[in-house]
Amino acid sequence: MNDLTEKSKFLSYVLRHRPASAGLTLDKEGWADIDVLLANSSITLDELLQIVRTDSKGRYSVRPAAPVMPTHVRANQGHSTKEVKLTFKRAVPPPTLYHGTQFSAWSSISTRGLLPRHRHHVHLTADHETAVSVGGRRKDDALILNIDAAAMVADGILFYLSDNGVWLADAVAPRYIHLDQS
Ligand code: HQG
Repeated sequence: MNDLTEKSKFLSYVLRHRPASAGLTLDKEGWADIDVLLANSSITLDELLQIVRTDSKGRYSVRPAAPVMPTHVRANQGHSTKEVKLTFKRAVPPPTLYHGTQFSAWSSISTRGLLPRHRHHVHLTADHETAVSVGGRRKDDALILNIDAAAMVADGILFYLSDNGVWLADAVAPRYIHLDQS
């Protein structure tokens, strides 16, 4: 893992889960003061801007937008800290969404449904490949679930879309979850 990847992991840890560990207080929309972050970490401004610009999943945003030098940074989704309650856009998802997890979770998921656990939402993706990489990131027993988003929408269940394209729901009941056959 290179230095920038390490720093990106640190950034998502402080911006999503433990802001106080870098002396930060986040507002409700997740924004952190860049000066405070730089003063309390080994990240330089150049590295921060490079991480924000090149992150493969668009995990972070800065404000104000270029060409002005930004003063604040945030994670676009994935929070567990109670300081933050992002306003997400409500949106209608494509008919099928995907969720990558592990076989070991299946007996629980099939009876209880998908729950947000320590995060604020269940994370779903419109992209099968992304689900495969999320499922495979912990162990090599990835399990891909197909989520019948069309049926959920028909039943009046709300979806939200993060700025970086992650589909969010409060929970997914077992009846909407099917094992991926592909
Ligand atoms: C599982 C990545 C048993 C769930 C991705 C998951 C995502 C259950 C784990 C983001 C369960 C929670 C989040 C139940 C859910 N019984 N297990 N009833 N309900 N689970 O890390 O979705 O790279 O909080 O299947 O792209 O894995 O970080 O959520 O395995 O958007 O930007 O409980 O992480 O983005 O794990 O991943 P997580 P996740 P980043």
